[in-house]
Amino acid sequence: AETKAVAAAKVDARADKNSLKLDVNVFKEKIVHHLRCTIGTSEKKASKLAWWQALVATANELIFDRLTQTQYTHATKDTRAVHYLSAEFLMGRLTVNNLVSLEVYNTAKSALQELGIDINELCEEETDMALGNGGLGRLAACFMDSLATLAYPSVGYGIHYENGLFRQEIREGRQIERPDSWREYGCPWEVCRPESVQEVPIGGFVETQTAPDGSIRKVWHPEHMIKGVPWDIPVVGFRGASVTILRLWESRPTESFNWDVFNAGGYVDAQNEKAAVETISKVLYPNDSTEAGKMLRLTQQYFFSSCSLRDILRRYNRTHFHDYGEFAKKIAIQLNDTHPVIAIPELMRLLVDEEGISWDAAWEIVTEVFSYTNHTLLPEALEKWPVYIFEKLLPRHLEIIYEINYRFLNEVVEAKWSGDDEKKRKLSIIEEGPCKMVRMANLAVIASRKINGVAEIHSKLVRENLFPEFSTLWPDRFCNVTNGVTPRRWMLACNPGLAELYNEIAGKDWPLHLDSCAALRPYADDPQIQKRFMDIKFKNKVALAAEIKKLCGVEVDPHAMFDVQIKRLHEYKRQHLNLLYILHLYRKLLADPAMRIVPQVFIFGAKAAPAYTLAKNIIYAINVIGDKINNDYRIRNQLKVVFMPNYRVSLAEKIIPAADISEQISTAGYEASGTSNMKFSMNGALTLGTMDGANIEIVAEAGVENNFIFGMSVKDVQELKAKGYNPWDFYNSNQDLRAVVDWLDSDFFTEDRQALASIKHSLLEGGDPYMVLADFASYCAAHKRAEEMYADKARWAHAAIMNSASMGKFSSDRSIEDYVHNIWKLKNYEIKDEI
Ligand code: F55
Repeated sequence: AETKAVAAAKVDARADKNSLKLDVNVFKEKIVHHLRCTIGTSEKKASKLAWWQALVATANELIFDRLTQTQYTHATKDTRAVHYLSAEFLMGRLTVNNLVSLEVYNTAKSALQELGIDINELCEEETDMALGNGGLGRLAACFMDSLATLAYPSVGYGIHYENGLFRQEIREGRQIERPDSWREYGCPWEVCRPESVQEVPIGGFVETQTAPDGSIRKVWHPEHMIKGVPWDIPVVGFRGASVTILRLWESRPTESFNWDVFNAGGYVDAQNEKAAVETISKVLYPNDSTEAGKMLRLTQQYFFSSCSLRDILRRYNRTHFHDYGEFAKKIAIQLNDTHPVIAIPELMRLLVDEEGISWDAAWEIVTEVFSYTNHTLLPEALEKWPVYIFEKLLPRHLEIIYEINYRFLNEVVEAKWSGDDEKKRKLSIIEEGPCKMVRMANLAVIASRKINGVAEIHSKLVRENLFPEFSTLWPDRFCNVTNGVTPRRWMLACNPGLAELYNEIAGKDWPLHLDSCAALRPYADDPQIQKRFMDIKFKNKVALAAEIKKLCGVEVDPHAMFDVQIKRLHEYKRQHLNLLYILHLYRKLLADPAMRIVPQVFIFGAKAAPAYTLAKNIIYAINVIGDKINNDYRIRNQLKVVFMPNYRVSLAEKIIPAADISEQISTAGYEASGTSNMKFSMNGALTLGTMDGANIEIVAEAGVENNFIFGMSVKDVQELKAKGYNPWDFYNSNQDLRAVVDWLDSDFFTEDRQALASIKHSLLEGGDPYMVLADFASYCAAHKRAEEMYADKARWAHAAIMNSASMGKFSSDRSIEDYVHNIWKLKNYEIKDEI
């Protein structure tokens, strides 16, 4: 029972919270209070960073209160929850989003203004949480936002990397990687939770014990224990619907770590071993497609998967006391790609070896609980681990994988394709060969209740090309969930001008019901709305032009068409196709100096995996070619090319609202979905793209006539491949193409001729694996259509509005509802403001 004093204190606290939300003076007092009492400085000498920290501390008062209410509701109702396991969460900055979601952004802005401080400047103090490579990591972040907004019981689990994706510097046109220390001076959003520390065993050997009755028991004698320390990042749902948790695990040596070595006088050796354990969560692997196959990476995957499962079991057993009868009713686990798939044998091991459950009962639980999302068809990205690495790190897991595989091949495959060894060889979790490998995707499919791709076409290819036999075996397991992005970050917070327009036309709830933005469509030809819409775009372009000047030192005209390609650098994404077109334009301008074209600014942003030489050469080529073009007086500023360094979430938030053209030009069949394509359309850019990934669904919503589709379809690509693709055919038969490809192998742009020539080489002798040359002519034609439309201001405004107003489907709220209804089967709960 609550004492009177406690009840009164609660009432006071509630009044306090409410005034903090609404009253500028109260907010001001709070910030100053935190500046003094939390940060330990004063208004007179506080740095911008200190002011930002005080602002976050103020927001946290509201956030933790809401978090407590959310957790109370979920605990008292014993809710079913989803656990989203992902090696990456690309959260970016949190300040603006959290203030907007708490509905205190304007209060905070005014309060700071009265203190003589610009809120935008403070928000620039925050370092991005760059704990991901690209689309996969950002998708996980958007999903957390939607889960909190829709108030579904959920936890995100990942790794607390000390260093996120490298910071990119450009020196003399080349990419240099620098460490990213996002929490060098502490991250005020995160909370350490010592009460939930886990210990994870690793290494060693397995002993087979035979009991007197002849039964055998496997006992794992691990070599080391690793401590997992959880750091919680609260994720605030829109208008405080709920606050969920992103829990990130940091590795530390255990207390008992090498006590013996230490006591024996091996102080230095003990420090070395300590460093080795801390290495596990030190750095994010910067590869977004090829699998590194490194021991440390498997260790990372196992470490966070095991910590997360132990955390899930601990919470479950708090109310279920080791009775696993309800486990699959209460728990859903989503595997974000194969990175956490080691969780499958780990849960088997925890249930069978540690909880004493029979194999069959454990397998039933496991196959009810897990689902797997595939994000790529690229063969080099499908994770395979050498068996010898498993033997070393996870000997007991290897045995369990063998057992799963044995039963699958001899019961399931044998029943369907009796005696067909070829089928068994193909479907086996173990790949035979000189170096035996564990195929993580096969393990994922065999153990999962549902397997999904991330766009319609991708899911079809997952079924038909990647797992044809599995989908014959279990057709009902395969499904599609088209990706989405959160409109709170990617419209409301990053494009306030556009948000205001939608507030007026669609009402203030459009960030929760993005379909309602369709209310703008009837105005697509209204001259006043067109002007309003394009004025917003122009203002955003002016702001981006200033940023370009600051970061690249290049002056660009905001009236020019802003043509943007921002994404990881990869051959399949074909930044070099874009570059060939730029060379083509430049060449035409040089040939006819009197020629007038639609002024264009080509804007790139991309990080290359540090060991991906060709990708780095393409970055170099963009920079040196851009430099030449930008300084060539003969073309009279009609063409500019800029490479914006250190592309990341916070930079995307500045670029996307200012884009006219969104380049989505992957070879058809290679981009699983794409998600920036959605963000661009929402913000009124027109897609110049192939019929690949989510582009297909985007133009179906916005109208093909309002976008510029070009190139081979998936079917065309397959047919050309089957008949035998020869890039020389295109090179020899297209004069313009030949000229620009040859231009790369010249001294025109740089002394480092080899770097540029390597691009030509890959397109000819290299066989042009992504069929750049085959799509070149069609790409040029699409650009021409875009330039023509841009000259017709009314036609362009119509298309821009139709794009922005038609993106309802691509809210990540819709994606989450699809997961909920088809896979997770969750209920959501209203979080009352009561505890
Ligand atoms: C990261 C690490 C490894 Cl080992 C492999 C891949 C990645 C990675 O970042 N992949 C990635 O971002 N994939 C992208 O996922 C998006 C979300 O589903 C898709 O939209 C996009 O098409 C896909 O390339």
